Amino acid sequence: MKLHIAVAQMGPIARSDTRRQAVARLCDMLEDAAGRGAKWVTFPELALTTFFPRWTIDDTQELESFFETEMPGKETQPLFDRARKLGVGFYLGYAEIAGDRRFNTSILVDSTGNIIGKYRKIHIPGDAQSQDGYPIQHLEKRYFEVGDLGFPVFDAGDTRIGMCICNDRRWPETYRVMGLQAVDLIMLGYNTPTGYGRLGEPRHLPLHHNHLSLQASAYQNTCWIAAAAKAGVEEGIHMIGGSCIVAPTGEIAVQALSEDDEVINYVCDMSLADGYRGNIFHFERHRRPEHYRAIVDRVGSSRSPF
Ligand code: CDT
Repeated sequence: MKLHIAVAQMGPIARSDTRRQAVARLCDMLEDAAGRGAKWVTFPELALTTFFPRWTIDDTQELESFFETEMPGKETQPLFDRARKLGVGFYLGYAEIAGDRRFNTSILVDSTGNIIGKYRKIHIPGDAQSQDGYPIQHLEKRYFEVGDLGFPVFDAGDTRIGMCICNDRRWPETYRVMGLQAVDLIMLGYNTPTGYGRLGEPRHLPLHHNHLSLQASAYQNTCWIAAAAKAGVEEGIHMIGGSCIVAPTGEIAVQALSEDDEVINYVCDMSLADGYRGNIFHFERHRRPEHYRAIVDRVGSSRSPF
């Protein structure tokens, strides 16, 4: 089976940009992707606003202006309408308020404009308090609870689709839990800064680690991965691009070249996974869960230096 998919990378979103502006950009890229023949489009994490967890925001009203209380809401409805008109499904990342709980969320919307899946980010990186001496802050722990939906996989026609969000992509457990549900395609969005001083790493490494994680995980779990960045210099902070579609071979099939709004697309041969699933990664034949107990029994290493 062939599945034509697209990834819609976004350039920066300014703090002052409105939902209407962001949604208009998403609609334009949906149109572009559909015009090329794509049936699914992956948008970034927190695709409706600037990446607000870089700031300490104490004012509740201001903070909640970055969150959605309903999906679709008045301002996001045009995206759902456009998807239905074009017959294209999509993944969208956004900040969700559910009662008094806040999550970093993504949804899977089918080509009729119905939400068929929801995921709430589980690996919440960064800090709850601003850290002295670092010009770039990452305060997701201040604003988001750990997701409570696990890593579900959804049936979308003949394709089993899973989701994760940004930092989740660095953790092998994320993919394995979905791999064990026979996931065919994982969609994810990300906002990854360069120059995040607390890691003490050179500026070229975040892009390398992005592709390293995606490529190894697609291969080891015999699935396709569609990964969408919010890229470029947003409110003075540079974020990596490198949006891509990765094959079950571990190869990058197509990659964004810019750090701006850019659609990339690829006709995926879904049978590419079969050889691996039937042999080297035939889970039933080769996995040895009796030797993996520590993965669920322990959170950290027994010799953690921190
Ligand atoms: N959005 C997000 O999860 N970003 C993180 C930044 C890590 S630096 C604390 C990421 O893993 O890309």
